[in-house]
Amino acid sequence: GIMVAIFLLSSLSLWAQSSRTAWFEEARYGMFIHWGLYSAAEGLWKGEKLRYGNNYAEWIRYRNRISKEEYGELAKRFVWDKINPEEWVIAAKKSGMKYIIMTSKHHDGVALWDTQVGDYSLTKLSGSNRDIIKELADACRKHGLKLGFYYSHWIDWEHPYAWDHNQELTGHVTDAQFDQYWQEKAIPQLRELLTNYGDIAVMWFDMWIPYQNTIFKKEQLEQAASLIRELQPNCLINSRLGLPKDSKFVDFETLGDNQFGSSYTEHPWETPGTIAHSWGYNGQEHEWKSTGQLFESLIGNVALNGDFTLNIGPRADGSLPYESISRLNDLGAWLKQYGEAIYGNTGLRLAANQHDWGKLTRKTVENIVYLHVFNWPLDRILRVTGINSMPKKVELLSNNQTQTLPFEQQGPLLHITLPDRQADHFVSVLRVEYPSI
Ligand code: FUL
Repeated sequence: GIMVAIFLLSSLSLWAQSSRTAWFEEARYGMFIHWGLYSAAEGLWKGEKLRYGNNYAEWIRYRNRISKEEYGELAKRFVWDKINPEEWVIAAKKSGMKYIIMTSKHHDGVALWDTQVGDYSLTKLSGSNRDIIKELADACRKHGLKLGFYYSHWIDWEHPYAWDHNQELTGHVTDAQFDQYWQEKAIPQLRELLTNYGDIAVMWFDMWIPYQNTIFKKEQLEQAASLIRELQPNCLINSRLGLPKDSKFVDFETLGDNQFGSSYTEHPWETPGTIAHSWGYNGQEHEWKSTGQLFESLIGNVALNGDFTLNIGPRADGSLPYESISRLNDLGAWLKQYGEAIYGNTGLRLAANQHDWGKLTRKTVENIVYLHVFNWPLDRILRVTGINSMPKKVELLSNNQTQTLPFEQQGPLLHITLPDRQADHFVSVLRVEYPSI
């Protein structure tokens, strides 16, 4: 009786803790979109490239010391009769993504929605009357994707009292002035975002150092978090809010830009990774990541119990560069076939990262381990180490029909005999069924 009670209690509390994040841990793959006035600059300002070669295109206002007024002029370059956020949603869905995180306000301080807080919004600057955030929210609902908002709460180059690394655009800011920014811009804007666009799945903040090393006071961050809990109780909050990872206000951990996991981690986490070098569109972009690299990022994270949030930067006419579309589609075609090895999967704590041919993921409830083979071994023997259980069945998943493969098991060593040809030219997938793991 006592044992049962303890079991029930502990599973109840676990459930209470994880119910909000359950969808996020099931989803594993989402889209990040960086789109704003900087997209219209395309990484060039008056013929001049970003001042520092390795810097992000969405930082152009800062890098090139552009005045607020001149920067606002970029809004005139948006091609409204072409812009259609539904196309981004369709691209995400086709790629197998389950959620979208949209830059509602990036560091430049421009609101992409029709904010009533000040007049520095894409709607007012462009005079278009369009509320892109509303259109995106509608399209996400229509196609069944979750929607989250990136909101730059710390850095805002528009407001004279917000944070600005080196005080190059705003100047020195006192605590009281910063609080003025917080109370008159950030908090009311968050309220709008959480009130006017239906269910919001994630609020994605962007401060990459703990708040103690910043101008923020703990109370200010808790004020934002409480507002989210009050207006959208199911909305997740990422760790870049700045509060400690174990705070009750932090639902999942966001690693550094393009930073991947290194060990199996129990709590929900993600890597924000961009498809090229910049996050916002850069006409000079030449550092596109290979599709193979993106597969490794996605599968590698799932193998360590994490998500992969892949960023794209549409142009100011809303279109997506071919380089992005082709990569998204490659991932989508693969996921259509092998999605069972990604969605709702976790990893194995034992040796998830130690096989030179690829990665392991698993579906705990079904006692299934998936072997993701990046490098088809020359001797056709796939060596799996660390699982001390005899498989019931090993199958190679392929286009038309799955193929049962012979195997031998000795202690924790499993040897699988592979056919001559790999089943998939990106990543082949084997399904190993155990009586229990
Ligand atoms: C960074 C920002 O400074 C980049 O512009 C981008 O938004 C990335 C996701 O986070 O820290």
